[in-house]
Amino acid sequence: MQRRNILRSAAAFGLAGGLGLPLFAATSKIKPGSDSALIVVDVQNCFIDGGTLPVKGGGDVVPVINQLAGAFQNIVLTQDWHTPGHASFASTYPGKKPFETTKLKYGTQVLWPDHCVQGTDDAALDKDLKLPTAQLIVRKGFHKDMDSYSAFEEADHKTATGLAGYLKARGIKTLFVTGLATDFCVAWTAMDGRKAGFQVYVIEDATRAIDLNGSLAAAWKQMEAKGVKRIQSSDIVTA
Ligand code: VGL
Ligand code: ZN
Repeated sequence: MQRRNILRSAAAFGLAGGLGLPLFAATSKIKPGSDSALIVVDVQNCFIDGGTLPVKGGGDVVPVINQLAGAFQNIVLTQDWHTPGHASFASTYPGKKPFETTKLKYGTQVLWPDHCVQGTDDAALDKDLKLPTAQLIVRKGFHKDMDSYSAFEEADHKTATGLAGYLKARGIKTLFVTGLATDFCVAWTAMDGRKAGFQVYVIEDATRAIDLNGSLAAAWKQMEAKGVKRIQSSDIVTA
């Protein structure tokens, strides 16, 4: 369990500006414990400027995540890791363009530019990511006929990646999810984390979004409905 350090000023029990509101200026910080894990989703060249599917401001998450890392005893990374000619690539379907959709066996699939192809420099982790204590890298989306935004299960909602079993076997109970993109792989990972029984926080300023047709607002709504908690990196005790 993370510990919350509650610091209250003497004014905490006063009233704010005659409005009748309690001035409860509590600073409440979270200290991740040995049963917490930092999950770093898809911080890869493909999703950063110069990559094949750049997320606006994607590179900005790197220093935030590097700083957060010091607060965690457990760190897991994910890598989007597609075959050439993958089912999620628009180029696989004659006449289809990136950001259109198609129907596949498991449901509607957004079609993306070719990205994060296995073994390419585009699929490599960002070189400025400094996570020497990270323990596991989960690769996902490697089945040619199926996408996997989530680090827990593929798009058919049946095929497991094994991450839930790994985390449970290691006694992890609480996840702090960061990385790219907020509205796709981060959101699906966070929601499936809840489904697998973990307490889940998303550290908003350690993520950036694609925001396709309102997908960012929709993702936060769905995450919050599933009990995912939205916090900022300043809510974590670092250093
Ligand atoms: C992602 C679109 C396609 C992500 C991966 O990491 O959010 N988005 N593949
Ligand atoms: Zn992908």
